[in-house]
Amino acid sequence: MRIKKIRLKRIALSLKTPFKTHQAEIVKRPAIIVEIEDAEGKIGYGEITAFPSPFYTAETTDTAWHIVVDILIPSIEFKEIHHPNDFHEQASSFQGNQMAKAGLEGALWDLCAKQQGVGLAKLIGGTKEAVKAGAVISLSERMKEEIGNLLSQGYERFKLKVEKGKEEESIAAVRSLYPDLPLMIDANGMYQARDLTRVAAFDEFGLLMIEQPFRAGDFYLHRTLQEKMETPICLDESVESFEDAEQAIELGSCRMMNIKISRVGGLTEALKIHDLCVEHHIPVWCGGMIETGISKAHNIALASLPNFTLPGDLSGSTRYFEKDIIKPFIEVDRGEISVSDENGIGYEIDKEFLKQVTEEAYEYIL
Ligand code: OSB
Ligand code: MG
Repeated sequence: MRIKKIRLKRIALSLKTPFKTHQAEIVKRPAIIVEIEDAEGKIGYGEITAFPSPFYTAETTDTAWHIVVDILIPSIEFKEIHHPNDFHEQASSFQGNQMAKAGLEGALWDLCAKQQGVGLAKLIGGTKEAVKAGAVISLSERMKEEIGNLLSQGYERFKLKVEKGKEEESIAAVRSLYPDLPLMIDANGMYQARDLTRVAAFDEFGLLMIEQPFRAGDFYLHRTLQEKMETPICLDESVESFEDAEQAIELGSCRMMNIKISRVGGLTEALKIHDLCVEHHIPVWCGGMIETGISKAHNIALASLPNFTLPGDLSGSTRYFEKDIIKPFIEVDRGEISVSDENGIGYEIDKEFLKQVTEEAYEYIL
C-alpha cells in the first residue's frame, strides 16, 4: 500500500451532557485518531475508541497508545502490507489489544478504499443506500424528553442503560408512555447467577433483546438464561473475536449479536463475524462507542452489509457532541443515515477543528 507515514493524535471532545452507566460517567471523550499516509499523500483515517478507564474492556487510551507506538508500529512489516487483511494477519501474533489494532486497521481500510477510488461501504460489500439510526439512553438523561425528541428525528430503536434493582421501574416508565416502542436494555454484564429468574421475567416487557446480561467470559450463564427466556439475548463484551462468536452461537448463548469494529480488533474480524452470523441466521447490528465521525463513518460502512438487519447504536454527529471532526456532519434524516459513496470513509476531516482538540501527537516515518 506504499505506506510512508503514520500519525497518532490524542484528542478530547466534551460531551453535551454526561453519559452515565452503572459503570462510568463520561463527561469528556478522549480518543486517538490514526492517520496513515501513502507515497502519493493520500491519507486514511482510523480511530482508537478505548476509554481512559478499563470499565468496558481491558484496554485504556494509554495502553492503546503504548501498544501502537511501542509494539505494533515497530514490529509490523508495513512494506508487506498490500491489503488491510495483511495487517490483521501480522497483528494477530499479539494477544488482545483489539481497539489499538482496530484503529490502525481502520486507517488502512480507509486508505485502501481511497487508493482504489471507491467508497469503503462498496469495498467491503455493503449493499444499502442508508442505514437505520438507533439511540442509546444513558442513566442521567431525562428519559421522557430524550425519547420524545429522538422519536421526532425518526430514531427506530431505543436502548436503555439500566441500573440493577431499578431496571423494572425504568422499563415500565418507558412502556407506560410508549407501549410499542422498539426498546431494549444493555446490562453491560451487571447480572450474576442469582439474578437469572428475575431477569428471565423481563419477558413481560416485550423487549427487542437484552444486551450482555452477564460478564464477558461467561457463555454458560448466557446460554442458561436464553433457554429460560423468549426475549433474545444479544452479546456485546463477550465477543472479542470470530472464535468467541462461534462459541456463543454453537452453545446457544445468544440469538443476536452486536458487532463493534473496535471490540473485535478491526474490520477484517468484524466481516468474518458478520458472515458467520449469516450462516447461522443470527441477525447482527453495529454497536457504538460514543465516537467521533471517523469511527461513525466506519460503522456506517459496516452496517451497510445485508445482515445488519437491526438498527444499531448509529446516531448523528451532534447526538453527543456540539461539533464533529468530520465534514459534513453525519445526519439522521427520518430515522436514516445515508451511506456515502465518496471515496474511503466518505467524509472530509475538519483539519482546523482536529488541530484545536489535539492534545498530543506522534509521527512515525517509514
Ligand atoms: O456497551 O454498548 C455499550 C458506549 C460505551 C461503551 C460501551 C457501550 C456504549 C454504548 C453505545 O452503549 C453508545 C453510543 O455510541 O451510542
Ligand atoms: Mg453494550
